[in-house]
Amino acid sequence: MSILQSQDPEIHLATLHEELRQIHGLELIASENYVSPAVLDAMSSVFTNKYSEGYPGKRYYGGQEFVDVVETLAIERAKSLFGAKYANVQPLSGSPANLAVYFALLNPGDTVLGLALDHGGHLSHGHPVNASGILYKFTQYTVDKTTGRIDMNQVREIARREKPKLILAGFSAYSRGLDWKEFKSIADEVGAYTMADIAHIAGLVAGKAIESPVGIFDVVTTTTHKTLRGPRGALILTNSEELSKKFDRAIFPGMQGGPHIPQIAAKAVAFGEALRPSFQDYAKNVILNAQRLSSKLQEKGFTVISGGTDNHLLVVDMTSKGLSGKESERLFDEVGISSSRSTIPYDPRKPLDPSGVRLGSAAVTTRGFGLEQMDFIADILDRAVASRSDEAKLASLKAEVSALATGYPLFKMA
Ligand code: DSN
Repeated sequence: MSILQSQDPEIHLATLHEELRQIHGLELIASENYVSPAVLDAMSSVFTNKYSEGYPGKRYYGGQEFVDVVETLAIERAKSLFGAKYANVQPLSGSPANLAVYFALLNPGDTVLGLALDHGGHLSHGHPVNASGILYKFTQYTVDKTTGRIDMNQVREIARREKPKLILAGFSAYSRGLDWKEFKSIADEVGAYTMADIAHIAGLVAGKAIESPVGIFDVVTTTTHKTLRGPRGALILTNSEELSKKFDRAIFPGMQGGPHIPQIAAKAVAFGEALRPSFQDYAKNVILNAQRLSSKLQEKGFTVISGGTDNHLLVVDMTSKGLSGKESERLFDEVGISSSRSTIPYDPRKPLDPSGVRLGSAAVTTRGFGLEQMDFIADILDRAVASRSDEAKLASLKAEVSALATGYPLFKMA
């Protein structure tokens, strides 16, 4: 019996149930992944007892000799993984990292150009209910109605008209590549900073399967827990010494207090894993798996936004099968497959019950899934839709999912 089990059976039981849910089900939420046992281990250390405001060598508390080792390793590994000159590994998550960049570069009311949330952007990219949209004047570009892709002519036209101080490229639900150099040339034309939020694709960039904006853009933010397969958290990268000082000050003392050292230790472990050559195979396979799922679903009559994917995710218009996004998310949950409802571009439905679901391949690829298993997933999703009012059939599909899933550990060491 573990210490947690004997001391707090309620929390232990919930944790155990979650572990079983993950083992028996399949994770297709595009922003999720399974971390390695070493990353998990690093997160549960005595570093949680420690306050460490400041940065390595410049702290406001004593007793930092081992904290500094950890944070320095995390910084050095992040820099070498992404080929960046400066890295701040303290952001608690993606939204605070983005806000810190705005705080560092902008004054309240300044204009920013970013991708609209319902076209694949993110809340922290200027949605009116988010601090980003309340404090700054966001103006948004969209995807083209016919192609489902970002139209760089539109980006240039809006940038010329609105003269933003910052141009933001990045997304939560966009399955196509971004032309970093074209964004940069537009920003140069209007005198704007460039910021890439690569939260979703960071692992694919680190694994060299997608071109990196580092060295092209002024600043790159990312979470560490999506395709990058680390603990929950974020980082900020830049090649500019001047900007790096601004970002450091924006994180501390600007926005955050004591950094979460166990998370930083776990980030260092995850960056170490991503530096191994095998991570490049992982990144490649994530994309191949997403592309396979996308083409198999289209063969079965599902409409995939933009007709496919260049990364780890796809957005499926479920109205092509007579279901809303919320109904689909619930249906897939019933067969043990987690997904997330998603708006589609120009969605006639409301965000709480939009038309689409977003699916991703990062987590199942970590389990060791290949093309054959992606075909199985497409087949199960299709059969779930066809059997949506038949409880017995759905229960038998759930058993099929569990039989396959339990054959694969949550994390397969490459
Ligand atoms: N919630 C994350 C996602 O699902 O994309 C982004 O913050």
